[in-house]
Amino acid sequence: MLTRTLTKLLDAGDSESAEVGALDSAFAQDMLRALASRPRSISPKYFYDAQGSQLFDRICELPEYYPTRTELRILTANAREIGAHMGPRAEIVEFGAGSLRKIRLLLDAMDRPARYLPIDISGEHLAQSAAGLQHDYPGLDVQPLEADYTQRLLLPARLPGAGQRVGFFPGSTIGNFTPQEALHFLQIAGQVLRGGALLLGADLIKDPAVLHAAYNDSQGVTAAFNVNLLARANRELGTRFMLDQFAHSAFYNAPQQRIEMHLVSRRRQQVALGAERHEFDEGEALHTENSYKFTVDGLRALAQQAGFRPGPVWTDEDRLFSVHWLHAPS
Ligand code: AVI
Repeated sequence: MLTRTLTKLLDAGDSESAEVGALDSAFAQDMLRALASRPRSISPKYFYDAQGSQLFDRICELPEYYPTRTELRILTANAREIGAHMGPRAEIVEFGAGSLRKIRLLLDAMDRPARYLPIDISGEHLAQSAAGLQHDYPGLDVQPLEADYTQRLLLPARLPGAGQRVGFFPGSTIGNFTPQEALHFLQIAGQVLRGGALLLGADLIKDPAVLHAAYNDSQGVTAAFNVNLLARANRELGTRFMLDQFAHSAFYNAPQQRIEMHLVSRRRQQVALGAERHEFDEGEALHTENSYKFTVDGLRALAQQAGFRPGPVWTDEDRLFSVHWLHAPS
């Protein structure tokens, strides 16, 4: 049943004709490293090719996946207050190509926003969302920046007469970093937002059954999103992973306060990447994602460690998700 659902959702990418892609790409190098290491693990950033991004958009609409709609609800309910914190003529720096719905909500609540600077590693996705926004907000200075926001960033100087610079990092993407990476990201954000603030979305610790359902949806979309990593490797690297021979596994690791996603080999099998052959034993897994969950206080403490001064926090009435206003170092 699951296999049939996956087949419908994925371009299998495992055809005999798959061409061996560039083995010097970052994806190839990281896949080689992942296959050679024990336990095997690879960064979740490789989920987001065109197919993976489409599947993620579908995840955001799933009944079980509460974060997107809950964060939107929190932003909608508190837009005025958030707009007041931003102040007049603010510049927004969004980390990630941006969900147009969320940024529009903020822009509509702001007093004459001066500039919108979305930063993303994928120039194509970025250009598309920036162009859409520029069309609808002709008076706004929209300046997309193709860059890796987990590395040191150089942003254009503030516009003359602009207000404070406010970072926007929604969706609890911070949860996909390791704790050290999250701290490092916040330190970088603190530098580029000096004297301004960061508006940050963070998913909260809750009943493990709710978390489990959010990452094991009944339509199999999250499973397809997970398996697409292998389909992408087949398409781009010619690996010929047998997609139906890997099972989606997602569970809440309570001591680590994170959802873990893995792809578990259903049988003993071999995978080829370039000249190398790698064996998967039955039950052996490739760890594909961590999604950390936070307490409100834990998130504030982490931000403080990076030099931010925690401000107001907005949550929904079930305390599923949180949105934090964090004052950047001056
Ligand atoms: C993008 N990120 C915050 C999502 C999450 O919940 O960790 C990615 C995701 N993985 C499975 N479902 C959604």
